[in-house]
Amino acid sequence: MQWPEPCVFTVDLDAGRMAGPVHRYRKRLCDLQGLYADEAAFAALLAQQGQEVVYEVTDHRPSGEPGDLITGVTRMAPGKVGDEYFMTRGHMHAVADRPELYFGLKGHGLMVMESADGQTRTVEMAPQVVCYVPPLWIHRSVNTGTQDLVMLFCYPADAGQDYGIIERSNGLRTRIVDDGQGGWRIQANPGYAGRSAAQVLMLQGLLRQGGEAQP
Ligand code: S6P
Ligand code: ZN
Repeated sequence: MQWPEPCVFTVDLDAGRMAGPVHRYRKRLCDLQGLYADEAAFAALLAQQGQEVVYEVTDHRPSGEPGDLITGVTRMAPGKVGDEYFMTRGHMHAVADRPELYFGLKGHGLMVMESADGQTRTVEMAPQVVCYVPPLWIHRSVNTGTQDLVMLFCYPADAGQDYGIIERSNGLRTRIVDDGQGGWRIQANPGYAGRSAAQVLMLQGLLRQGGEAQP
């Protein structure tokens, strides 16, 4: 394996992006159908502001090799759909035992995490706060502030993302909503279906596809 050369990159804090020749994608409101609980509020906002960028990711991907690292920046606009704050889709890494590190650069928000067996953790993110997302934890960023939330992230290059894990459980166990006083509160998701014991073991790598436990 010919490993890449060392490199440096800078973060444009105002723009909330990594500068230079980076990979970039944006998620607009119209790309986020089905994410928010209040479907009527989503449809109304979609009609007015469907092209609004909810979040944008810029990252540096030296290679996809195990042992390499992807580093990037997520910028999320402030906003709500109904009373639910803007958030990312959320995922577990497709190679489930890959962790991730987040570092707050600007704004205020939350990292909502959920383990395969449905435990939840909610961590407040702000400038200079570091959040370690362990292997096997679903993670989703939420902007609870009034300005852009900008965070640096770094994770193993072979991790990939599994978005279906949240769809299959009808969302995460918790949602983050406005508490009516300018703050936030955690609300239970009544449609949450969770994951079976067999699915949890499978994610943990302890069960093969056919249901047979590994020696
Ligand atoms: C990737 C890492 C981030 C997110 C980004 C958008 O593992 O966690 O780059 O991809 O914050 O979130 P999502 O859930 O839409 O991929
Ligand atoms: Zn991730």
